[in-house]
Amino acid sequence: MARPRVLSGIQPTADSFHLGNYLGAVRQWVTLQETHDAFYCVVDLHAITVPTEPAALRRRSRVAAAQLFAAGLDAERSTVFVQSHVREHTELAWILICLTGMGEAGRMTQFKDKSAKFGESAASVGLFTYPILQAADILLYQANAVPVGADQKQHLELTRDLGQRFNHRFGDTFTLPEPYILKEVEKITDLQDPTAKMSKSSSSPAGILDVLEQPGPLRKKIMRAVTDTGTEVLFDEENKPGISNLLRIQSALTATPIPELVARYEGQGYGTFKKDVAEAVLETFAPIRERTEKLLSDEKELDRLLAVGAERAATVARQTMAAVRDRVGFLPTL
Ligand code: AQP
Repeated sequence: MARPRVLSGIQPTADSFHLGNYLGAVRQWVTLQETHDAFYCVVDLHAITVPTEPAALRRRSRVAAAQLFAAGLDAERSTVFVQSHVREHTELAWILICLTGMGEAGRMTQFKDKSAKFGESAASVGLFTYPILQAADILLYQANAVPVGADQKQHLELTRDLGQRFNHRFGDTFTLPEPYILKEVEKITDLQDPTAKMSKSSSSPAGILDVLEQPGPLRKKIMRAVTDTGTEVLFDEENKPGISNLLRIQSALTATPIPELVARYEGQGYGTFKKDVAEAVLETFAPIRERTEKLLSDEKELDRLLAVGAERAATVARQTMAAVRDRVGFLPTL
């Protein structure tokens, strides 16, 4: 029997992924390649929804791909590719844009958050239509599941709505995907503002833990993470958001249930606990950083792996688009 299919993407919007990207998404991608037909893409078309330097985009796209392989994706078992290499993404996005209501698109909260930085009228139309391109990314591959963090829930609902609308209007074409979100790691928060999500674009340098960062700064940031005036290591999201975030991180990285951690650090204060969190983070990041550096030292090979991924992805995408074009009523090209 065919394996269920999984698809997800990550933006090349920084010179490194952060701990939230890793725990909320990439780690699950690695696990799911064992049981699913896995498609993972570096979504460079999404990255240009905000102003981007060409040289930086090129560099960050390779760094993103290298990190995915370094984190454990295997080019044989997973189809790893760059979104812009498969032209069908933009083609399907246009068709879905024509099925989306203005009000519906306007309700996407991520646009409101991200455009707040430029002012809504200065934000690009691309940023506004971003969730529809994301719907195209997913529907194109007939994905059954989409492993993401909590911030993507609303976009997945839109994806399902658009898939369903197309199926209803033009005939059954798309698989409707389910979100795959692990509650324990769905939102890793900023170390300096522990109620906000850790984010490439909006966290301050002190609030974000980058996978490719050196051990010294990483350790310092964790030791300086905002906590509270208490001394007890307890999981209490409302009153102790900083400590709760660190507990979530420590639990996920060491596969130890939170109650066990709370019992372990009883009476020990925050210092000892933070030191251990730092060790767990460093131990996880060091091998990924080393493998990433190695992969980046051979760009030709990295580009070759991505070309193989793009060809495999395009085979599926072309098949879906052939059906879509016909159902919409576009004439065949002879
Ligand atoms: N803090 C987080 N906790 C858990 N999961 C997270 N993800 C992002 N931040 C957290 C998940 O990582 C995947 C890839 O994210 P993305 O690069 O596509 O963009 P994003 O969600 O918008 O993340 P950032 O860091 O905030 O990037 P920028 O600043 O470029 O927009 C997604 O599955 C996401 O849920």
